[in-house]
Amino acid sequence: MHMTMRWFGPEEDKIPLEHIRQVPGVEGVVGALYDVPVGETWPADKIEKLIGYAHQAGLKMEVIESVNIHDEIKIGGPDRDRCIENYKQTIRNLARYGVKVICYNFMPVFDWMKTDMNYQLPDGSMTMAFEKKDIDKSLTDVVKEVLDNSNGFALPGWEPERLAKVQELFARYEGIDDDKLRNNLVYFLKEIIPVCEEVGVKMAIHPDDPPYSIFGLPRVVKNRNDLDWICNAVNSEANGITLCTGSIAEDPDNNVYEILAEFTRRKRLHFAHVRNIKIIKDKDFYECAHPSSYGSLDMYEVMKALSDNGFEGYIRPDHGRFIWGETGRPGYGLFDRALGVTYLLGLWEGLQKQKR
Ligand SMILES: [Mn+2]
Repeated sequence: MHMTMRWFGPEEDKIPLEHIRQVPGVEGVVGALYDVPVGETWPADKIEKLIGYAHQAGLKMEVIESVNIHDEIKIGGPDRDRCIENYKQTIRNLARYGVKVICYNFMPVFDWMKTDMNYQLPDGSMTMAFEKKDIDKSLTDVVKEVLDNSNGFALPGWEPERLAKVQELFARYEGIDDDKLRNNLVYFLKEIIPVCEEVGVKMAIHPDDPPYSIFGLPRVVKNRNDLDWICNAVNSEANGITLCTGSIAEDPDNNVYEILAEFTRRKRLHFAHVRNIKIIKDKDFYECAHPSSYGSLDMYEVMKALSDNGFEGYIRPDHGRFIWGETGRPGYGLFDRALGVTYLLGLWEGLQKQKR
């Protein structure tokens, strides 16, 4: 198991790598390039520079999150093959600099969805929340809520230039149902997985957030059966999963622990996002502190499912709250994520010692 934290690069992240390095147990950072338009190839020189920052700070960068998938690929549009060729070259370029895992998602239009970016908890900390009633508002209102409350930081997957055309994008998804989206995912995987096998990179699809349809958009990474179907569609270890405990648990019908255990056992779980959420009612929730007693997930069982089944991949705390006066990109403050790392490593140490 390799503990990591996400880092948005020298321009996009106000947290210096030197601070991340001081979090006990963190071996590396999970990074990405944010100045290459989606669909284009990530240039080798930019990759080298990005990974060089991590190395200079004594950290690894073996996981990329994310190399986003162009809507042309998801829709199966006329420009899809060009975008896929660019994606293949990006995989090759990343492999050259030691990248082992690429996280991505296949969600139409939105990479993730929250309805409240500044949800205050009783202890005064700030977090993100999702309430179904707020998603029934107009599309423009929901998009505005997220963009207006990002504290001036660009949000991955919520590039304003892309979302300015949100209505246009929605129109392009008309007629794309779950089956069509699924076919387009398989088309993409059949193209890229051989390249991954050749250069030693593993793809890791992130579950849909939330794991059910919103605004009538198709959804194909919602539960155990979807993940099973994806793994079987292209039967290769390079075709794997990022299991995000928070996202998958947003549907209370999903058994997070069983899913973690099964796909770890099947050697398809390459990357784990570990966070806790507190279900308020039905499918409404907020992102809480990591410890089990604060949320609806049993974090001991989460780590146990990984440990018992021989997890050897990368892990990171996912979102954190804002505490101790910290502000910044929602979900990605230093303090609460660092507490998350320490807590998860504590659980892990206990589990390893019990095994002896
Ligand atoms: Mn996640």
